[in-house]
Amino acid sequence: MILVTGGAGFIGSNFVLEWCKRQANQGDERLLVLDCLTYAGNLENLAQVSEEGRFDGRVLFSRVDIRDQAAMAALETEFTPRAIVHFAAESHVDRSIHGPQVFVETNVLGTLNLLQWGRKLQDIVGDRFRFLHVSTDEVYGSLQPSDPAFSESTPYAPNSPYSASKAASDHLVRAWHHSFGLNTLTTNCSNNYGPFQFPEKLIPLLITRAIEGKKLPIYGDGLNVRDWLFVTDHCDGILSVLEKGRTGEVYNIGGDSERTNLAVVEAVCLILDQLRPKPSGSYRDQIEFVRDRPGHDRRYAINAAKIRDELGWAPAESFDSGLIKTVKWYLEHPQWVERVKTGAYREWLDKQYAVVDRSGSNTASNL
Ligand code: NAD
Ligand code: TDX
Repeated sequence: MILVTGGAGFIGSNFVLEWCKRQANQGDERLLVLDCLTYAGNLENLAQVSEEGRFDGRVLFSRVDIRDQAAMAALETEFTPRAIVHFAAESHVDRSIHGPQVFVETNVLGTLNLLQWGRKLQDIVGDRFRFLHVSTDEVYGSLQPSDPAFSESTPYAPNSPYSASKAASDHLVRAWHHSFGLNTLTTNCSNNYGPFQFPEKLIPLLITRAIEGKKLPIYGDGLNVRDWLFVTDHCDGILSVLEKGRTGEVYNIGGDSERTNLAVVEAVCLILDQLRPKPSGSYRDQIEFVRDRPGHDRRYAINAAKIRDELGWAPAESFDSGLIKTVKWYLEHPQWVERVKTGAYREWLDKQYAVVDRSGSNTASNL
C-alpha cells in the first residue's frame, strides 16, 4: 500500500486517478488517501474511483489532519504503507499573505509528523521504504529575466509565507535523510494546470470567470513569468521519481513553458473565442489590470535536465495542447465548477460519510 496525503486536492486527485489507471494494467497495489478536506479538498475529484460514495477497494480514504498527532498515531496502528507520497499542504500564495499561520502549521508541522511516522515505517518495511515530498519551485525565489533556470543546487530564497513554509518543509525532509537515514525524495515542480484545479488559481479562475462574463484580473503589469506544466505530466514525473529516483535526492520538474501572465490570459481567451464564441467581441475585452500581489515573484523557470537525463522523464503535453485540454475540461464540467463555487461540493461529504457509516467498510477508521 502507498499512502497519499492531500489526495482530494488538485494534484493529489490527479495522481490517484493516474495511479488507478496504471494499476488496472499492471498491479493491485492499493492507495490510502489521507486528507482533512480543507476548502481545497474535494472528494468529487475522486468520483471515478468511487461509486455512490463508496470507494471501490483500490482506494481507501481517511479524513485525517496531518497536524493532529493523535489521529496520525491511530492510523499508525492500522496501516503500514511501503511509501508516503506527500501532497497535503496549504497551497495558495494569496491566502498565505492574508493568513500565514495555517501554512506553517500544515506545511511545516504536518510534514514533521509524517516524517516521524516515516521513520517508524522504514524500521518495519525496510530499505525499500520511500518518503516522497512534493514541493515547489517557489522555494528558490524570483529570477531576473536573464538568470538561468532553477536547478537543484539553486540556493533557497523563498519570498512568500507559502514558499517559506514549503522551504522549511524541504529542509526538514533533507535533515531527516541526513540525520536519520530516512529514504527521502523531494520534487520541486513549477506551476501546474489541468482538470480539478480549484478556481482561485490563475488558469481555472480565468476560464470560469470568462464564461460568466466577469472581469479577468491580472496583477500588476501582467509580465510576471511562470513555467507551466500540465498536471498529469507532473504526476508522471512523481511516479518516475518514486520508482527510480535515488534516495536523498532532489528532482526539479518543469515543462520548459515559460509564459507571462498576459500571454496566459490571451491564450485562454483565444481558445474560448474558438470553442465558445461570444455574440460580439473577444473574451480579451474582459481583461482588467488590478493591484499587484505583495512580494509578487517576477519570474520562475525550471531546469528539468536531471529528471530527464537520470530518469528519462519528459512531459507529454506542450503548453498549447495542455491548455486546450484544460479549457475543454472546464467547459465540459459546469456542474463541478458550480458546486465548487456555491460550496455544494462540501455537501457530498455528508453523503459520503452517511454511506460509509452504513456500510462500515471501505475506509479507514477516522472518518
Ligand atoms: P491543493 O490546495 O489543491 O490541495 C491540497 C490538499 O491538501 C487538499 O485536498 C487539502 O484538503 C489537503 N490538506 C490541506 N491541509 C491539510 C492537513 N492539515 N491535513 C490533511 N490534508 C490537508 O494543492 P495542489 O495544488 O494540489 O498542491 C499539492 C502539492 O503540490 C502541495 O504540496 C503544493 O505545495 C505542491 N505544488 C503545487 C503546485 C501547483 O501549481 N499547484 C506546483 C508545485 C508544487
Ligand atoms: O487573479 C489572479 N491574477 C493574477 O495575475 C491570480 C489568482 C493570479 N495572478 C498571477 C499571480 C502569479 O504570477 O498569476 C500567476 C499564477 O498565480 P497562482 O495561480 O496564484 O499561482 P502561483 O502563485 O504562481 O503559485 C502556484 O504555483 C506554484 C501554486 O498555487 C503553488 O501551490 C505552486 O507551488
